[in-house]
Amino acid sequence: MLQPDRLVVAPEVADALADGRPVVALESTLISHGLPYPQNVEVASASEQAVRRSGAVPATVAMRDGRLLVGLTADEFEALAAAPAGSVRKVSRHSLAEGAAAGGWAATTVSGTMIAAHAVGIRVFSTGGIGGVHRGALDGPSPSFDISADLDELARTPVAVVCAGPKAILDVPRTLEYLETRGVPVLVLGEDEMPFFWARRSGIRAPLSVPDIAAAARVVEAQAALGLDAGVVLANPAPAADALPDAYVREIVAQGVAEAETAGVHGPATTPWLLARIAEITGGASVRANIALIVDNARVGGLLAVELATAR
Ligand code: PSU
Ligand code: MN
Repeated sequence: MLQPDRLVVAPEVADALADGRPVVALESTLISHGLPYPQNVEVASASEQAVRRSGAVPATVAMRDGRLLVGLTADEFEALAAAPAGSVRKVSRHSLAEGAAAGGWAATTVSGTMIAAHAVGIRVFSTGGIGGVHRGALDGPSPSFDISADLDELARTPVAVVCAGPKAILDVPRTLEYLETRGVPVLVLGEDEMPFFWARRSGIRAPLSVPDIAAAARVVEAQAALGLDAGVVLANPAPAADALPDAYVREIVAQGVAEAETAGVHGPATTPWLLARIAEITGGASVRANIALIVDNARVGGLLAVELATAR
C-alpha cells in the first residue's frame, strides 16, 4: 500500500475527488523528456486548460524527493520543465523506487502516472502516445526485448488512457497483439484505423472503433463493472490541422530508427532520443503535431471523465 507520506495531492484535486467530480491525470515525462523547452511548458499549461474547458480538474503527476505529486503548482511546472537535460529521471514502475530513493525531481511515464492516478482514485489519464513493443524487440539477429512498461501497467491498473495510439516509432501491430494478450481493450475514437501518433491513420485496423465519447465511456464503465482490473486505451487521432501525412511518418520513422541503431541507443533513452531526432528531421513539424495531439487528448480526457462522473 502506498504510504500517505509518499503522496502529495493538490488541494483542488483532493476536493474534486472527494466530491466525485471529474479529474484527469496528465504525465510529466513528455514535459521533461518528450518535448524541447519552452514548448514543453506551453503544452503542459495548454493541456491543463483543455481539461478545464471540458469541465474536469487536471492533475499533472511527477515525483519530487521521494513523493508522488498529484497536481503541480506553476512553480513546480517551471522547475520540472526548465531543469537541465539529464537532471530529471524518467520513472516507470521498475524505476519509481530508485527515483524516490535518489531524491530530487523525477518525471512519471505512462506507467508511473497510472500508478499514482489509480492510488488516488483518478480514472482517466491523457498523454501523447503510449509506449509499446519497439521495432526489433522480437526479431532480427539480436532481439532487444524492449517492450515498454506502459503495456503491462495497462494490463494491471484500471485507468483509461487517452492517447494518439502507440508512438509511431514502435511496432504498432505487435503492440496491439501484446495488449490483446494482456487483456487491454483498445478503442479508436471516430475511425476504423489505428492512428499513427503524428499521423491520423496507420493502415492498421482498429481493434474496436467507437463513434463518440459516450460510447467510449460505456466500455470503460463496463470494464470496471465486470471487475476486469485492467486499463483501457482510447486512441484519438491527432487534429487534422497539425497531423503529418502517414507516408511521411513512415519515412521519418525508418530514418530515425536506423540512425538510433547506428548510434547504439537503447533502453529508456530510446524514445526520447527518437522524438528529438525526428523533431530535427522534420524541422519541428513533428513537435507541432505532438503538441496538438497532446492538448487534444487532454480535451478528450476531460470529456470522458465528465461522462464517467455523470454516469455514476
Ligand atoms: N507521449 C508523448 N511524448 C512522450 C511520452 C508520451 O507525446 O515522451 C512518454 C510517456 O511517458 C511514455 C514514454 O510512457 O514516452 C514511453 O517510454 P518507453 O518507451 O521508454 O517506455
Ligand atoms: Mn523500454
